[in-house]
Amino acid sequence: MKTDIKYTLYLVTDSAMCGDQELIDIVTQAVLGGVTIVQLREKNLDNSHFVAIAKRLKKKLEQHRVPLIINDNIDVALEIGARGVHIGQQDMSLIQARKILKSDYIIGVSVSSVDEAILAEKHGADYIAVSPIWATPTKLDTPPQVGLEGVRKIRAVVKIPIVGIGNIKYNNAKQVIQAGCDGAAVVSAIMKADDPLMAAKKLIEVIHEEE
Ligand code: TZP
Ligand code: MG
Repeated sequence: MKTDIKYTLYLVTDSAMCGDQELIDIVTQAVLGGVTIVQLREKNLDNSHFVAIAKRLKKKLEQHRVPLIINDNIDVALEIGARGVHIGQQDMSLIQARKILKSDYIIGVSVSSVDEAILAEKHGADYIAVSPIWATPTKLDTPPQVGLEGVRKIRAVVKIPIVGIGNIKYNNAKQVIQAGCDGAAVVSAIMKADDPLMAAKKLIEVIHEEE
């Protein structure tokens, strides 16, 4: 059952941004503020630490019925029973991932062109992340920014849900939705916020604002 997944406000974690707070506390606040799905994205943890934090986070998110997606690590996703994985163009291929993960697992794929989006849908992605919509200091090794025009072009050719990622803040999140995204994915707008609950709440408010 995947129809329960809401991509509206998609939090991607980064423990380097947590300062003196615990990642799990920031994520919990963000969920209370309205985050609908969480991706654990940890680039600098060894597997045992990754698994440990993923387990704790999954338990916490279950209490709030918010799905947990694991970035780029199928083994961890399987071990902890996450809802799915997110893979980039440089990671394990989608075809390979789908062979390992049964169809009830969510697989998300980062795309930065119309061709990548079409292929991802064809090969069984559940959603795509258009990445990056705008250049961002959070991730420097990205393809050139896709922009809102790029989102519109991708929206025109795929049916699966689309989230946008890359320098999305409360003042531009609405444009991302208006261009055709089902949701906005953010890292720093929430992870770096003084008040992650309020940051999430504000993002949800602008996303849902009447046009
Ligand atoms: N993939 C493409 S851009 C990005 C990722 C993980 C980082 C987005 O971070 P921020 O802080 O929301 O701009
Ligand atoms: Mg990756």
